[in-house]
Parts: sequence; C-alpha cells; structure tokens
Amino acid sequence: MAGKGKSGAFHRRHLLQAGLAGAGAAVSSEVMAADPVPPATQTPGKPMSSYGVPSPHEANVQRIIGAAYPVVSPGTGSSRTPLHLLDGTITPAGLHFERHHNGVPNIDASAHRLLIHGLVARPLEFSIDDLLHYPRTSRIVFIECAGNSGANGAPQPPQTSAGAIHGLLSCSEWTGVKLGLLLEEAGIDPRATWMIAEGSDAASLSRSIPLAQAREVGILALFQNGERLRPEQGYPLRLLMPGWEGNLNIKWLHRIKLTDGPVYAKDETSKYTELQPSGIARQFDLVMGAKSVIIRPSVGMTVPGAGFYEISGLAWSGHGRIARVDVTVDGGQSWTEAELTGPVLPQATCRFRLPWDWNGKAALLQSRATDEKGNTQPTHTALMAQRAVGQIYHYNAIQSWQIEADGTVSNVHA
Ligand SMILES: Nc1nc2c(c(=O)[nH]1)N[C@H]1C(S)=C(S)[C@@H](COP(=O)(O)O)O[C@H]1N2
Ligand SMILES: [Mo]
Repeated sequence: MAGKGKSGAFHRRHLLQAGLAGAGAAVSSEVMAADPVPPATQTPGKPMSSYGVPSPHEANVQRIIGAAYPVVSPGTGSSRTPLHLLDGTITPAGLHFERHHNGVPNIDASAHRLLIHGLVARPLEFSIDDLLHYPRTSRIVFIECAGNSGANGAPQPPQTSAGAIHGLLSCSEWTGVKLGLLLEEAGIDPRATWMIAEGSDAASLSRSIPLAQAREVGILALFQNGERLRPEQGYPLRLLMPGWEGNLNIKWLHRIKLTDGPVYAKDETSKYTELQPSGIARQFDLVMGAKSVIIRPSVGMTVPGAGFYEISGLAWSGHGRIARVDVTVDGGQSWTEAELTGPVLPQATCRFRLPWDWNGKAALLQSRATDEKGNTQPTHTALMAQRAVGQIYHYNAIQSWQIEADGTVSNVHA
C-alpha cells in the first residue's frame, strides 16, 4: 500500500490511493427511492434569537468541574475544557477552562480601574472606557494552567477522558491593548526590571513578571473570540502573556506595579514553584513547554474493530510555533509525521491528523511535538526523574494510550 509503514499509520496524501477514505454506507436504488422526507422540512423552523446557544442535542458538551473545597470555598478550583468532545483549535468562550483561586467576581466595568504605578515617571489610572480608546491588537493564543495534565504525574495514570486530564488548556482569539504602549506612556524608570500584576478578585492573585518580556508580548485583553471577556475569563480586563504559565494571565486586572525585582508574592512561593529531587526549588519557570496529546482516540472512546481511523489531537508550545508532530501506533518502534491541518500559529494550539489503518491487534499510541526552537517532549519516566515526589507543574510528557484488541482505550505510562 502506497506510503504506508509497517505500523499501519500513513500520510493523508496516500489515503485516496489506498481507497480507505469512504465510511458512508453504500445505498441501493430501492433505498434511495424509499428515502423518507426529513421531518424538519414539514414545518417552519424557530424564529431568530438574540444570542445563540448550542443545539439541544449537544447538551452533553460541558466543562468538567473540579471544586477543590465545595463547602468552604465553592469558587476555588477549576473546570476543564472537554477537549475530547471538540475539534478544530478555537475553544468556544462558554467552554474555556476556568481556574479561580477564590471565585468569579461580579465587576461593573464602568467602576473598574487599572492603575500603573511603582517605578514609573507618571503613575496612570485608566477606566475601561479609556482603554477602549487605544489602538488594539488581536492574537490567537492558548492559555494552559501550570497544573494541567498533572494527574498523569501519579504512579497509576488516571482512566479519565482526555479533557479531564489535559483540559486546563484552551485557545481563543484575544483582542486588547499592547501593555508596552501603556508602560511607555507611564514612563519606565531605568531601575525597573520586573512588574507585579494584581487581580481584583477575592484571591487578589498577584504575580511577578520580568518587565522586558511583559513589555514586549503582554496584552491587556478586553475581548475574547470577538466579544467582551466572559466573567470567568477576567471581565472586564485581563493580562495576557502569550505562551507563559496560565497563572500569569491575571484576570480582573486592576494594578500593575513596576519594581526592581520579583516580589515573591504568596501565589509564586506557596504555589507555582517546583521542588527538584535535590531539594532545591525551581522558581519562575514561566514558559509552557512543547506538548501534544492524541485526543481521538482516547480514554472513554472505543475503536470498533480493525479498519480505517483518523488519529487526531492538539499540539502547542509556549516557545513559538509547532514545527512537527510525530505519531507512533507501535509504542515508538516507528514514527510517522502527522499533518498539521489548519493554522499553525505561535503560542496557539494546532490540530494534527494522521490516517491509521488498524489491524485490530493491541496498539500503543503516542504523539511527540517539536517546536520551531527544537523543544520536544520527554517520556513520563524522564520527566518524573527531574521532579521531587508529588511535583507535577509543567507536566509535558508524551501521553500514551493503549488500545486493546477489543477496542478499549486505557491510559498507560510507557
Ligand atoms: N485574578 C486572578 N487571575 C487569575 C487566576 C485567579 O484565580 N485570579 N487564576 C490564574 C490561573 S492559575 C490560571 S491557570 C488562569 C486561568 O485562566 P482562565 O480561568 O481564563 O482559563 O488564570 C490565572 N489568573
Ligand atoms: Mo493555573
């Protein structure tokens, strides 16, 4: 078969040559003659609506909620994007993952202010209306929580869906004002090397960020996928640090203070610091590594017998664009480069696909992303060797899905 490796994975361009593209049922002329009239053609449809919602037949497509302290602090925790029920690269706003350290505040945009102060020539205060007067920029960017995929750090990998494991990851188009523009307006004091950004939620979440990068890539986001930010994503204003750990993307942003060093705020010392086996902690590990996950198939799906399938998943890197994704269906004996279908943007998720002619025997599926800077993914064993017990931040190891001959999928450490 043209272009097909011994593993059964092959390039899309060989698909039609191989005659494997068709999955539709063949139709006889009798069946065609008896084709019933679709019922929906017999009555007028519903009228227009002022804000559309998904089809009622898609009601199962929901965020996966994990409340850390449901009784004492129901707003503390996260909800995950159901990656396994979606396709493409953009996350619908209502399914963007959520990570709140003390709930979603209800903020009146007309009363909200952003203060830029500290080591600046002129402290400045902006209303949201003020910010809406500045030139805007748009970028399609992922946000990933540093704790994403951390459940895979356990000795026994969780037997839950791809979304439940990897869904602290979403990708949106964000629009707002370049942070550098406002910092320059305030006048950066030459002694300023860091800044601290603070949210106006009940957690007052605050993070120190190196000033040079914040000035270069930071965006004060006001819009998400074309509409104003959702409350869960930081309405009316959030800091966007493309490719940096989720925690730095301060929601409900109300203060930025320029400083001559990191502040060592509670949110960057009690959390988001990684203990190594040596006992020394790594601090300010800020950029999200190269990563990929096969989403179809994954745990909870069944591969119903030998035949043609499309393997598909997401790849992303905080360091830039994804250069390639390699896929194996035999546990790494042979790898095939997947096709990146659709936009491949820096600091954005991209979709990879690879046709697979499954022979119906046990198979071990893995994907490995490489970004344009040459960063790639470690194995689970190699990653855990660099971590103290229980340290799961920045888990970007290769995900392994075991397919049994009966078509069931399980999560394994391979
Ligand atoms: N003010 C504030 N900003 C915050 C948080 C928060 O709890 N409060 N959570 C952070 C964390 S840990 C992450 S991963 C991202 C999550 O962004 P999202 O909820 O829009 O997905 O926001 C960050 N910004
Ligand atoms: Mo996070």
